[in-house]
Amino acid sequence: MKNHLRNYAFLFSMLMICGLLLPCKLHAQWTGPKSKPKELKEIKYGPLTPKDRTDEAMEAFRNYGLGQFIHWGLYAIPGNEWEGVSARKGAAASEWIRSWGGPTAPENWKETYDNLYKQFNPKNFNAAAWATQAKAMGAKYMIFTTKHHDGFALWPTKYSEYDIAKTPYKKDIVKEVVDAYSDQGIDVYLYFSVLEWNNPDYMGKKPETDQEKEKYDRFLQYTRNQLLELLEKYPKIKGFWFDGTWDPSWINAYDFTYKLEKELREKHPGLIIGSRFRNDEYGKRHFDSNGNLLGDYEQGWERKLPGEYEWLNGNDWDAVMTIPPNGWGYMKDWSGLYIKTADDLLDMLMHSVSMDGNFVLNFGPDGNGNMHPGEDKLAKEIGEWMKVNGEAVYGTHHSELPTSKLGYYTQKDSILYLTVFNRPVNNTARIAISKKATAVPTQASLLLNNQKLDVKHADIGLDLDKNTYYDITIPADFQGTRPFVIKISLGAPKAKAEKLMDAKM
Ligand code: JFZ
Repeated sequence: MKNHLRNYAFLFSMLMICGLLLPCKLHAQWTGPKSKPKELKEIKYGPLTPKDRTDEAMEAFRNYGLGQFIHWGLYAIPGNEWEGVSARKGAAASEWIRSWGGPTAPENWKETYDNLYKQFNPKNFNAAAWATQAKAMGAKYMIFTTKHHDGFALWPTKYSEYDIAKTPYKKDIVKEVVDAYSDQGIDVYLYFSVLEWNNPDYMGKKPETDQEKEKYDRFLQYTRNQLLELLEKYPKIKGFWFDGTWDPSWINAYDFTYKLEKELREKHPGLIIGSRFRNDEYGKRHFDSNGNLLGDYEQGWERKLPGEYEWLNGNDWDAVMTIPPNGWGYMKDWSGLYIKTADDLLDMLMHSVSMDGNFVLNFGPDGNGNMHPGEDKLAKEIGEWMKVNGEAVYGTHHSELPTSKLGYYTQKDSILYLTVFNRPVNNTARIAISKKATAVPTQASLLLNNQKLDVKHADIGLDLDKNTYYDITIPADFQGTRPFVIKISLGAPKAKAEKLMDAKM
């Protein structure tokens, strides 16, 4: 068992290193620019759903814009430290504190951790308050950890002893969360880690001996039972967010996972599952060996964003993001870490939406059920911005206009939104648009006060330029402290100015 833990920790650090040192082979297969394979393979265990699902649930996913992730579990109690000693150098992330090793790790740490459930009693937990906050922030969906890598279930499960029912709190936390958020009109997705650190039936390696196969089969059945149980208990959920699916044992179980995905979808029509759930028979995860997305949306954008729209190949996607550099579970001590600002996060949000993705911000409540004060502050700041500018986010999509250095474009029919992050010193927002465009900027206003802005065609007469320009004047007396949105109507261009004669060369 000990060895396995070291293996996970090692794998995780390798994955983390890969994240820093792109391009890396492990990553190249599921994030970043993708190339189609030269030869197509015969694949039996490919996608179960079409790339362009048009059902209501999937359309809703495409319009969320902003989501909330919550990592909550026993790791919330230590909050990335124990008896004043920080786990920062000894564990990969705060929710990974159980794998704390090296010179700073407390004695018998795993045993201590595995007994934390005896004191899990979040006296301030109020799911309705969380949901109210998420709604005020502008989140349209949320993802909640039902069970992280430690294996502890936040719902009363029939299939394990290591669950919320054994804690002094006793009540079903997953139910409280699902109900409270659904009541506020926020769609709920359940995070589920397949990998478990202290389940004796779990193994990371591919089972070889009969005994190992029997053991791992038991684990697979247990996983299936828990997933069916979640669907049965919480029929309001919209999807699953899978994790801990990278071990060779799971990769080898492609026949089982294929059938399981089918079964889950049959039990719950409209269910949305990301690309992190399973792989094809060649071990290809996220995308099958022919480059086709496995699942309904690309789930590899974790603490990273696509550099170019083309990288996405038209697949649906979302990006999940931490507020500190890394660490999803509660972290008491934020000192010495770069904490993303509201402007940083709004930039990532608009970056995502401008490329047809959703942006999901993570929160890690403490052991009493309180959000970190820094999270409360950011939720409020983002919410205030969304209240004014949400129109540029919800239901908008990627715009075909050439990208702007001033910020990000989003579009809804003939309305174009430019969220300005880099205000030009001359207060002229110059919009480049193809000379062939049939719809060009005709009117503009500031979203925050509906003030009308002057729009004029600037024919700067640059030869060989495929674009022409429209200049929007930002009022000099308008001084924002946040990024702001210019709302632009697109309409038929006025008759073309006479073409000036080129000199004969
Ligand atoms: C996983 C978890 O290990 C982590 O604790 C958190 O829940 C996060 C949302 O998901 O983290 C990962 C998973 C995969 C990679 C990196 C971090 N990866 O493949 O690079």
